[in-house]
Amino acid sequence: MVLSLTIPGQYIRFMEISCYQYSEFLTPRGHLKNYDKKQRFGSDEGGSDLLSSGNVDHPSLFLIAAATGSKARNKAFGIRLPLLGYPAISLAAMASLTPDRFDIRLVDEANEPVPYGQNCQLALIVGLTHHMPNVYGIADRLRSEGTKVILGGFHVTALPDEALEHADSVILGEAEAIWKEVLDDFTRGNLKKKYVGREVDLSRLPNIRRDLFNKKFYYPGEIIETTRGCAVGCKFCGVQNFFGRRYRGRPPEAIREELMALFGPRPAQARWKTWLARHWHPDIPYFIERRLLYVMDSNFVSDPGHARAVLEVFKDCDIRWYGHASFNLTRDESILDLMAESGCIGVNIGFESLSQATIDSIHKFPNRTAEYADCIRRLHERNIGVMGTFIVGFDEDSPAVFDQVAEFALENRLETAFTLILTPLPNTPVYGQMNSEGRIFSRNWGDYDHGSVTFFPRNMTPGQLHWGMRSTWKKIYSWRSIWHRIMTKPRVRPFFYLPVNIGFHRCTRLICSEKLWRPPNPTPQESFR
Ligand code: B12
Ligand code: SF4
Repeated sequence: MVLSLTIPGQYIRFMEISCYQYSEFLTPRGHLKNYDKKQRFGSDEGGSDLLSSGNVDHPSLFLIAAATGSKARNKAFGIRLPLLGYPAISLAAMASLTPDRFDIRLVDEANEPVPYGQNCQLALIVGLTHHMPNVYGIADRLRSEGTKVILGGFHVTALPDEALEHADSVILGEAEAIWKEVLDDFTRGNLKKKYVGREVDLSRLPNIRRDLFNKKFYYPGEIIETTRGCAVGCKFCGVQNFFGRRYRGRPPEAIREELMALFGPRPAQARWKTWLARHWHPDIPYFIERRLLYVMDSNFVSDPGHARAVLEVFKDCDIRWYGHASFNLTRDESILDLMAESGCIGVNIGFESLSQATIDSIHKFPNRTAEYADCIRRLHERNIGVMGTFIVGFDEDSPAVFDQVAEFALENRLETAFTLILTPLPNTPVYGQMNSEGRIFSRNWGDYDHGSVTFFPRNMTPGQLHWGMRSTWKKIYSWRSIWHRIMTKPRVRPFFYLPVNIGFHRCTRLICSEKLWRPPNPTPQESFR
């Protein structure tokens, strides 16, 4: 089944990106306005003191998406499953804003080694919090080779001074808006320590440089970003502090243009495809043709008006797609109908907890636990799979929570369920609270992967939390559970969710491995303020 999804289908035309067609780019608060190519990227002349080695006319620029540094750990949460390996959209966006004279190489460390010793002149590295020890190692090594290193992303924005110990510069916040200035400064040999990116006006973003992705590493579809920002502000999440509380959407027409250019009109159906569609599943030809899209937004339905317009675009493009949405979407029957008509095959919903008291305490106001089962039913009735995310380790959670989550996933036949350990990520209210209460016992950022316990939970020991989270994975991805949730009637797209679940069954073994995740055994003295 997995193979059938990766058969090279119809050749997808990648867009040649012309970022210069965009003359205005920032929000009214921004500062780059109406510039032509030369103004925008700075003169190619001028002192290039930094470019003393390597090709001065075509300085080499590495855009590196770092991983954990452990192949097995990179695989553990499904990041390298055939259907779940995604490229870093942000680096491809930065590439599209980089002038042609730079010789760009995009490196995805989860799939390929960082090419050291290549005389690289400038490297941008991005990573999540749990990648940071590895990010710093890569940065140190590249700097020892004479490369100028710039770091950015969520963690660096939260702790820029820590990052600066390993970098020439850091970019805080959204990097696109400040990129021109950074490159100009680099060319002049005058990089500043800190750059502050501002909220980008998404209507002005160029299409990303998809041509830089090594297709063989990733799932066989396309990715897109349609919105940024989040109005909810859950206490464990850093999205609002990073992208802002104002919800920003890309204009639907820009999305249409991009998708139409990517997918083109649907080809005439050969008889064998019609046969497969009739006898197997109507979606199969879409997979063979790779007309599959992952919408990477945190929540594509924050603004129902914008969501509707985007769904109309998806419908017109005749594709299959999935993405993340908040729970309140399921209260609106007309949006649900439109989602089904637009080719939605699944939606990832952050249920987070089955306790309304916890939901209230973390400020996830759209969620109503009493409505969860109904919400899942409504999606299933429309043949839309539900990928639920849960967090364990909240202050109200007792050891009973693990079985409750597993039973909920089974009873409601969630197509996938992700149970993650609460993690006090820097720059989140949960971090502030745990820190002031002296409950954090690990500040090894490598542990901040949602699979490790880093703090003293209120109603259980760190060891109980560690093993309890793993027990939910074992129950949810046991063969029996997979059979019940995916293969018994009424089924929701089993040809898609069966291979995904088999992948997660394999991930569960990694997640439970004591070699990869040592169970925590902190003493109370290990906590500190
Ligand atoms: C889609 C998504 C996923 C996808 C895959 C994403 C991918 N390509 O790998 C999946 C579902 C697989 C996933 C998994 C995980 N995810 Co995730 N995911 C997201 C989500 C919703 C969108 C990511 C995205 O592409 N955003 C859009 C781009 C444009 O944003 P960006 O990458 O941050 O880029 C901007 C800035 O960071 C900056 N920037 C970016 N790159 C660079 C580079 C340089 C050099 C500079 C200077 C600046 C800069 O400018 C960019 C543009 O403005 C975010 C939430 C969010 N809204 O961002 C969470 C998020 C990134 N995920 C998060 C987490 C924790 C995880 C997991 C660890 C969860 C788990 N245990 O399973 C895993 C780990 C994945 C991994 N790679 O190891 C956290 C990270 C928190 C943190 N501080 O590290 C986030 C922020 C969600 C949250 N609740 O806080 N994720
Ligand atoms: S709704 Fe999602 S993106 Fe928004 S704050 Fe909560 S977890 Fe983060």
